[in-house]
Amino acid sequence: MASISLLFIVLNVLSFLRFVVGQSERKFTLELSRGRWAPDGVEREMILVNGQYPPPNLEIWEDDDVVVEVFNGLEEPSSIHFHGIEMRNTPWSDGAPGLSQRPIPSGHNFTYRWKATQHGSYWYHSHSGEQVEDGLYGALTIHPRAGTLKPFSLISESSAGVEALERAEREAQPVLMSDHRHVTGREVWEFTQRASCFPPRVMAVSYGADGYYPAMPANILEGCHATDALREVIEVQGHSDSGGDENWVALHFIGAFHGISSMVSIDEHPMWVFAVDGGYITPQLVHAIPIMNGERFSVFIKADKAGDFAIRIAATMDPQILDGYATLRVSTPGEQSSGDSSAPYIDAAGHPTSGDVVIFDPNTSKPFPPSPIPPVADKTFIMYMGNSVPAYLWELNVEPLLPLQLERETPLLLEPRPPSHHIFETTNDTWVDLVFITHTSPNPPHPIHKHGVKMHLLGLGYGSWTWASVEEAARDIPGSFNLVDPPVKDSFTSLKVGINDRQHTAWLAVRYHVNNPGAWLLHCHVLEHLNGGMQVVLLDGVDAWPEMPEEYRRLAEGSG
Ligand SMILES: *[C@@H]1O[C@H](CO)[C@@H](O)[C@H](O)[C@H]1NC(C)=O
Ligand SMILES: *[C@@H]1O[C@H](CO)[C@@H](O)[C@H](O)[C@H]1NC(C)=O
Ligand SMILES: *[C@@H]1O[C@H](CO)[C@@H](O)[C@H](O)[C@H]1NC(C)=O
Ligand SMILES: [Cu+2]
Repeated sequence: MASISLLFIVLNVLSFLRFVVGQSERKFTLELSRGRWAPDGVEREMILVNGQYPPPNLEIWEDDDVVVEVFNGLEEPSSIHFHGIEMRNTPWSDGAPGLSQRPIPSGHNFTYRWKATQHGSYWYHSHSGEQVEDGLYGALTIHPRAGTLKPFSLISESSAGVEALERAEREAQPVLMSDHRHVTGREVWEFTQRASCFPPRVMAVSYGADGYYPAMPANILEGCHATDALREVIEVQGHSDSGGDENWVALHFIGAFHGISSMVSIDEHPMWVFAVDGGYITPQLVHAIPIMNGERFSVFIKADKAGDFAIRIAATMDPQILDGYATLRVSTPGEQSSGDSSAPYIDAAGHPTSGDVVIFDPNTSKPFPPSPIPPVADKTFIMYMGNSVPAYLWELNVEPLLPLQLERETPLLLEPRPPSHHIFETTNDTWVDLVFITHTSPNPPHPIHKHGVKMHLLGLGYGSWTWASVEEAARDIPGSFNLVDPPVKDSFTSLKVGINDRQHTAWLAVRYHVNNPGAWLLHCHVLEHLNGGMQVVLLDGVDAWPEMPEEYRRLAEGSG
């Protein structure tokens, strides 16, 4: 551990020097290729970055100028999106084909340049085809600049405790969680289109439907057996110097899932959730966290006893019971890890093992410091979302917008097109409400992710949305809204609607401030839904777009 402490001291000196000099450039190179890899002991074709899986963690300091050079050694086009990063004044580096750039052709490179104007836990991933499913995603951590206001004194009252929390945050380890199948993303997409939907038995369990479309290939949904996974071990050191009571460790859980939603917990270790999607919150002490596609949860745990403890990830959606494990290994000087089996808070389906288990409540997470919103928005867009026909197609508004359709065209940032079902325009420094109405059933929950800026969750509920604005709705059903201190995140999830539920419709309302001009994607983060067309475009602050630098303009025009 001595060498790690030393490393952090060196890095702190560097950040001090940077402060003196004014700024620092942090450069990464990502070389994409395909190769054979066996993350769970079963070899398959995957995408490798710099010859490895998982791709490297990008570690960045707030205020850094970040340069990411991507070499596309794949046989198909690619792109890299930095999930949750604002891309303030550099919307051309957002990595969204058809909006911010053309896809990077096979054999070509693209250099993303952006400034780290935020801090916290983020990630990066391909925004092309099924590449996320093939392994093209990695962790991205931005360390906060000195003097940042943090909620740590709400966790520990002593100054030694707060110092220990600060140290734990500096040394936080990203925990990248993904769902991994033994077939490639391309194969999955091909049989999804052929099969139309899940087999009747699965639909019966999930939605109470009896009888549905033809079945998928038998080996996809049935007859599965556990792989003898190579268990990841996350080793942490208990610091016995502070008397055992302030031995804090921080982890950044990253929901890099392409398909599943999850419940995550660590045996015998309550977690203080101190940040969601990179932003601090008023800490919540919980035993398990529901984590959707694309979400990040930063937690502190107390490493106060030596041993091996299971980190459990249970899939909380259809159609199979899937679960995964890693090991948290806590060692303290002089004490050996016992290696004993630990006591779980959740079962294989993600359900609590007792009535005392506290689950993180996403409805009530409060940004720290508070992030007030105006009582009324300047503009409201209402979007009708759901499943389409055939069943592999999805719409975020009225009809599907396929990524393949979008990325064929000139990037919208270079050549905006007029408003439509799929293109929404806003002016800078206005507040916008988005209301998502789930109007087909059944519907799984959809984690709706916005590029550019984060959103505030005003409310969600079952039943019909019959109002023209949140203001009107809040007059009728005030209890359904939080206009005072709503959660702030870069994605929010709609409610699941089942066929036999009395309510066949549901709604979700969010508000955001247009203060980051650019062309931003808004989409469901379930990969099959996105690729089935579940996305729209927000041309935010079209009146105030920054001028695209020559280098990016040439590429966007297709003349680079
Ligand atoms: C693009 O990639 C090639 C091949 O690795 C490299 O030689 C070239 O310098 C790169 N071009 C730029 C502009 O970075
Ligand atoms: C969040 O609010 C919605 C709507 O009231 C509700 O259906 C859901 O169960 C709530 N979630 C939690 C974890 O309480
Ligand atoms: C856009 O609005 C934000 C928020 O009010 C403001 O800070 C920014 O300067 C505006 N941008 C331009 C280019 O006017
Ligand atoms: Cu979805």
